[in-house]
Amino acid sequence: MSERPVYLADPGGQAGSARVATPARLAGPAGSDAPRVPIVLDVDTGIDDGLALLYACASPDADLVAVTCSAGNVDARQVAENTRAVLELAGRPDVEVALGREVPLVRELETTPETHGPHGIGWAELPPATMPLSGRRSPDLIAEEARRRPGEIVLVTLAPLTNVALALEAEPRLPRLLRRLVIMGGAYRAPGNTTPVSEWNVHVDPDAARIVFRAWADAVAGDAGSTGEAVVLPLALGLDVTERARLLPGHVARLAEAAGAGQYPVERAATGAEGRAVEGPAAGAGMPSADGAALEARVRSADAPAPGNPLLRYVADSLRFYMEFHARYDGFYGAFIHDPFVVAVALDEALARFQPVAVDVETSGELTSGQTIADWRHLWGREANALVAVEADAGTFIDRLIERVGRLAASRA
Ligand SMILES: [Ca+2]
Repeated sequence: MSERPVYLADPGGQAGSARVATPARLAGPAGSDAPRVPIVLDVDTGIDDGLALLYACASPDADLVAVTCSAGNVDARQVAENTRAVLELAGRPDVEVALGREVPLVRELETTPETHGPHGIGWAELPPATMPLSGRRSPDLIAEEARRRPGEIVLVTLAPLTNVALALEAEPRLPRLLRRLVIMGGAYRAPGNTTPVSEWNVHVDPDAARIVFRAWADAVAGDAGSTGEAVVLPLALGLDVTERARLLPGHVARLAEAAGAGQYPVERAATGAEGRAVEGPAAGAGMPSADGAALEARVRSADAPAPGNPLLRYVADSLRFYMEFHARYDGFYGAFIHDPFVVAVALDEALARFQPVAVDVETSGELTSGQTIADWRHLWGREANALVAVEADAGTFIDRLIERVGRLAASRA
């Protein structure tokens, strides 16, 4: 096994595993004339899911085929409501949105109102969704779309893996039918964010996560000795890299500027005594040492005027809740935006570097349930069943997010 991380966009970088197949059309940064990538998003909207939906809608290189909803940050019905409301805000009521099983496979459902607000979208308020829910169930939708367009669909999961585990039950050939599975989930060399070893999405439904990783392990094992096309390994982006994507008040101010909306509450409120905006360095390069509690008080002040642009107001109000949360628990006034980062990587794999590794999920450990275990030293002797992200370019992603979502907001003014 190669110890050398692999840039998927670098054909010379794939030494070490014949299984590291890269779909040709994904192998490179997307230009304006790049083909649009058909993606299905699986979400538990969720503040960062909401921003990920906006990123997908704002991306000229994405063809958003459908969105499937999973319980997680909030219950599945609220997820479906939030998802449709955000899509309507983005001007995409045409996107199919499906509900699936509303609880994890085995565990009781756990939600996280303290992280994402009572309705999952922070302090934001959106008009009730009017677009209909799909008549299809999420796992069926995933299986049917994969069968209908073999080798084309990129499935991006930003939620517990419940729907994908059930889609595998409906269609065991899923690992060979998808162009790629891209997972936001796990913590491979990093500590967890829900237990000391478990990341939220895996924590909520570890049994589903185990089924998914094992399905790809089985598919890879089935490839042994085959001269046919290699199974395309899923990209797994865990906290190791997603926590590098920290959105700070200064970034949101830039987004407002990109949207042509001028001043904006987080920027106005989150200023120091000298009136200087609290601007962090490039995302991932550090964090402002600002007094989070004081900032929080200012940001919550009622006299901060809401921006007139509805999409920008949504982004500001939802993120403000997340920033307050991170100020309390993570020591910086800003927000980890895991989910949009993963969508960005799904659209442009050159934004991250990956290492092929065998991954499995602990489901029964007294202290370690929900842990994603990566066999970096190849002690199990198993073939790699995932490409785990080991580096990622959060700065380029944040710039892209500001430019794209800013442009979308301007178009929705
Ligand atoms: Ca999510």
